Amino acid sequence: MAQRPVRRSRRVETRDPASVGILDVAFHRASLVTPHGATKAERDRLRARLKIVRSSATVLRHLRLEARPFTVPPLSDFDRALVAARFGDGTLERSLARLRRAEERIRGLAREAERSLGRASGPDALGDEVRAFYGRLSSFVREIDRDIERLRAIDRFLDERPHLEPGSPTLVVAGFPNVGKSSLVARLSSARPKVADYPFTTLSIAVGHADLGFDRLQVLDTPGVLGRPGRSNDAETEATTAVRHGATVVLFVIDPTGASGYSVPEQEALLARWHEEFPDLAILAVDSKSDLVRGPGERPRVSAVTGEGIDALRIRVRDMLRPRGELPPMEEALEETPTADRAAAEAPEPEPPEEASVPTARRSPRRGSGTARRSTPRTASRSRAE
Ligand SMILES: Nc1nc2c(ncn2[C@@H]2O[C@H](COP(=O)(O)OP(=O)(O)OP(=O)(O)O)[C@@H](O)[C@H]2O)c(=O)[nH]1
Ligand SMILES: [Mg+2]
Repeated sequence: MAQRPVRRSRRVETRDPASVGILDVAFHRASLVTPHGATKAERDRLRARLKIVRSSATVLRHLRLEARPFTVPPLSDFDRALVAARFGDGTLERSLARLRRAEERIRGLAREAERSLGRASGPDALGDEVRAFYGRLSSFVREIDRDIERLRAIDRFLDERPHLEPGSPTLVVAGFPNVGKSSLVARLSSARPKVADYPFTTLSIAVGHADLGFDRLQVLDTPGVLGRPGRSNDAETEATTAVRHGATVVLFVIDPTGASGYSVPEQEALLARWHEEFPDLAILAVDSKSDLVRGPGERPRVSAVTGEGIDALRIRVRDMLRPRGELPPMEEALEETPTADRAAAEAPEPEPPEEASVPTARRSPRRGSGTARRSTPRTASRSRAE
């Protein structure tokens, strides 16, 4: 997973409204100007000009920093979909547009103030011009306070979500809560999500990787979905967004045992709805917790506890990905590249997945670059600028 650009740690973060922090820094920097000139009058004029130039340049730089996470590089379609689902359609774009407009207005304001300085004479008049400029600059920045706060909230939200490499196939593991999705993700991939016997253990998407003998398969764990149209909580919305916008193949996990607390018909109703809503989506439905069930089932069966059905599941997933073109038959790939996962799946009585948080990763600073797991949340590296 790719790490976040470090440049962003210089952003101003305070408990006050965003504008207060940014303006504090700008005015402080402007107060440090040291004008040179033969006469006091020359120095006074230059000081006033430098204050305008430096304060506006500092504000503009900080506004660019606020927008940068979404523009350099541009957000992936999947990240955009996640943001739209959580914050509302067009929210991000509107806030970015307001920031851009504010930048233009500030540039114009600074040009105008410099012109006015040319007409002012004497230290008092120069001081008045600078104060008037500071007042207008402050109000321009205060006007976009809410947009800056929103961009920061969106940035924090995305920072806690995994980055999906757009070019790599993605298996999205989805279904009702408590049906064994995270346990399967742990079986299938490098992820070690939290597993527990209650619904909504998983509250946001997380990614692991699996080696199926071709380019890495991204395996996405998702929160459970209860399938109540119009009444989804944030976690459910996020899962549905991942299904809709992130999946190459969806692994729909059905718990036939009743242990999850949800009936098979209600789980199947959600599956049927997704088939209807997303007719082009490849969905593979499996029955989980096969170690608790006797007799034949309607769907392929898997157990994250014993490993039953896991190899067969890998083969099916791989076959569903084969239309992508470059994949050799699964059996060959497994012969060529026996993985640690496979060895674990064949072990007689493996340990259940650890109760550790799912590794998360950050959006790539450069699309298509290599990936590396993020070791610390980016928010931890934020510091007050200057
Ligand atoms: N016997 C048995 N129990 C399982 C199996 N897979 C999961 N479980 C148990 O089912 C419960 C839920 O497992 P999770 O993997 O957390 O389920 P989930 O679908 O991710 O749950 P949410 O994140 O809450 O939606 C846990 O108590 C697991 O130990 C299995 O194959 N066999
Ligand atoms: Mg889970």
